[in-house]
Amino acid sequence: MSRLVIVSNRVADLRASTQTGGLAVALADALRERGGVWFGWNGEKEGETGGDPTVETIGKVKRVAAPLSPQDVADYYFGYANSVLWPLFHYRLDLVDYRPAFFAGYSRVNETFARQLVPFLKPDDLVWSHDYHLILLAGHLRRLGCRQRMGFFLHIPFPPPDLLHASPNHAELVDALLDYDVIGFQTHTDAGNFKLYLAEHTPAVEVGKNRFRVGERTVLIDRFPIGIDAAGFAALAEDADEEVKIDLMRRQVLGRRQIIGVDRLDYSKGLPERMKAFGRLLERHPELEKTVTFLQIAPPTREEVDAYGDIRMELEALAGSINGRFSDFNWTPVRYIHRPVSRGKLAPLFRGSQVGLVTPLRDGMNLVAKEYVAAQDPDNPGVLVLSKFAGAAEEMRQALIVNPYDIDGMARQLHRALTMPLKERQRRHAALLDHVTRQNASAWLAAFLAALKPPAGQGEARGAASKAGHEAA
Ligand code: ADQ
Repeated sequence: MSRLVIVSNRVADLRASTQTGGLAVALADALRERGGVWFGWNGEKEGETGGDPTVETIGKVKRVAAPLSPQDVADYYFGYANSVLWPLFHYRLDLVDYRPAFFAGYSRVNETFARQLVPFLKPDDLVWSHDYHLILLAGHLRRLGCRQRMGFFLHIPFPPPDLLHASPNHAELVDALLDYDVIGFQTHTDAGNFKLYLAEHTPAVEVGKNRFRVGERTVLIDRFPIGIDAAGFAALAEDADEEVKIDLMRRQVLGRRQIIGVDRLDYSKGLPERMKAFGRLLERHPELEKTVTFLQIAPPTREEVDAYGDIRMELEALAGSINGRFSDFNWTPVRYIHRPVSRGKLAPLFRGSQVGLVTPLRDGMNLVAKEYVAAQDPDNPGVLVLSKFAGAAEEMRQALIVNPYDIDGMARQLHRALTMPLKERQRRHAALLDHVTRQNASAWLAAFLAALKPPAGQGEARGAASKAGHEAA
């Protein structure tokens, strides 16, 4: 079995437990089984040109992490990745801050990562890069002579060709993606958008199901919907600590139900729209007074990017105005927490909430939707209200699907969720749970690795011909 080399912007803690999240754990498990390397940025700023990676060896796995220079962090991470690609790929052209220095920095860091990674590669390795930070990596590795099989998985959406065209670098980005052997997306829509771009703007031809001929090579383009460790998360949900138990008991005594939202504080997550929908619900249904609360947990991220400060202020103002309008001395309708909460707490909080409100304006998949379902008590489950623009909506059809731009529509579905009969809740939840359990993190990983392994008969030869790729460390 070939070794696995994972490259991602940040490197996960390989000694992680379920506390870290199903995805990192699933990837770490695969590394432990096959042996290999996890390479990425260590999150530190250092020197004028970055610095050498440090290596930590844990069994058959090497964790290799390098610092970046302050300029690289500004241009590559906050710049091109999070001020250009993130808004562009989430269909937010209005928020794109394009500057030539950003793309130069992005390319520079992808090249540096490639150079730093080469000494750790063996000829037969499978290289798997993750996400929008690393689109150019395969191209740089190829130019350094690497011939290994290389795959790329995009965790976020891929926009339609017309939107992508708004980026001055669209052709470079797509050409660079085609240096990979496998390009994985979350949904049919994302893979479809990419294929549409290929058809409209490149000479690539489809030569078989999801297979495209690009010059002399064949590239596989498919969707690999990501999943969670559903069983692990369900176990966490049943194990509430004292604080969460007391909070739940208080609500039970008071006959109060809870709507929960959990997201990074990001403009793609539709947080103001969601807050407005809750306000509209209270306005339309005065009988709900003191019977329902909305808990929104939204820890800060990427605060150095202006658009993130704006969303924070907007959300705080909205929460304040709803509370100002509806609160009573013994009822605060909105509880807004702007801090991270451990998974050990989140899971039982999901279980103790009668509605999971997941309403991004655009999202690659959205794991919170899956975690909410996994955390429920199957005998008395809550209801998932899910945006049709989350990748998860492509499969989780038994959720109450909403349009996050339609505030009235969301308020109506919230009311429907709060009044849904037990039998219907159970029926919807059983179907969703079945899906989340089958399409879990391990299934996603297995599907991607099956696509990435060399086609029959091509095994060792390709790697052996490699100019680079000999382990030095
Ligand atoms: P994210 O945009 O981060 O991920 P999501 O898929 O919801 O979005 O994953 C967030 C994870 O962080 C979940 O596991 C959640 O429990 C956790 N989390 C969120 N808020 C938290 C909080 N306050 N405290 C603690 N944990 C919190 C990107 C893409 C998604 C895609 C994933 C995986 O944007 O579309 O689903 O990658 O591919």
